Amino acid sequence: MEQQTITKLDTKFGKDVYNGLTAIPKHLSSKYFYDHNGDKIFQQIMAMPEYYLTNSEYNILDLNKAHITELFTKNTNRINLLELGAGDGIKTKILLEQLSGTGIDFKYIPIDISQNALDQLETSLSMEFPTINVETKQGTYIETLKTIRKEGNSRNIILFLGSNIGNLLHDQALQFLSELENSMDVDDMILLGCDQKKNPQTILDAYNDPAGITETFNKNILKRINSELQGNFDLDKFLHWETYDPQTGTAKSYLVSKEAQEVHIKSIELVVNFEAWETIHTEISQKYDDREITNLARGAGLKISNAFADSNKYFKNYILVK
Ligand code: AVJ
Repeated sequence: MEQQTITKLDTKFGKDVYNGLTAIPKHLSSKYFYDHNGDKIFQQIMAMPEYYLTNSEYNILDLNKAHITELFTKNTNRINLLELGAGDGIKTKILLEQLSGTGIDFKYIPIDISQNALDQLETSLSMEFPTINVETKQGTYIETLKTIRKEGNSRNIILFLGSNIGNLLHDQALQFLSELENSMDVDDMILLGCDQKKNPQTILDAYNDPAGITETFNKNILKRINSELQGNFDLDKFLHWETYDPQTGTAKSYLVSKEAQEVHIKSIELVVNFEAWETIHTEISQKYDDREITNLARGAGLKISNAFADSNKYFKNYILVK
């Protein structure tokens, strides 16, 4: 009988790492930044002065919370707030507090791949907003959205904040918005947070902090390969490199091998050879303008009903409808 070796190639992470590191040029997906350690590093990134995204969006939501919740609650007496990738929920809490004040019947449904993130969020919500109806859902965004049944004639509002859409390539973003559109009824809405094109230096600085927090974040993917797939990456032999193309609006993160080296990843039985200065592409963070969001929305069968910006116009939150 033939013997079958079972390797970590049977896991999604193992497969993706195998495919990414045998591809030319090499790449790994930024979705793998976010384990327990990566979540903590991302919290530090959000607190950095250079990482303007979080503060900008916080200010937009805070300044416009009355107007936004008025749009959410217009012509309905019951809403479901479905949040894709809720994180620590600090920005969402502005809207939750405002909605609580309106007395409307609503339910908050945070969706996240990480059960740990959801548990923490649930705990902090039960302390800060004990009366809010919260129902966490663990899973991938689209699959989980499909499982959510509406009760009566309530309105679904999908929150996709923080410029998380920026991690998707144009075609993926289009596909993703189309799938959201597909799950929506006529009266439903999306609140989408999109980082905007701006002085290229401001963008580079946000992804290239002198303290090296972003570098640690980027390298966390190698750390995960080491611990979860028995790899032997020497993190010091890679440098973090950021580029921004002001024409396309695409910021890209790379890990660059400082020397020729061989890395072993035992669980997936892979030996990876690096030339000196060879790259691993790890992340894209797309920056948008109104025209691009209009086109993206239109391609997905949606339109912008409202747009809110901070005073610098660094960031925008769009309300998309059918
Ligand atoms: C959480 C995807 C919005 O791309 O700005 C921050 C992640 N990467 N610093 C972003 C990130 C490097 C962030 N998103």
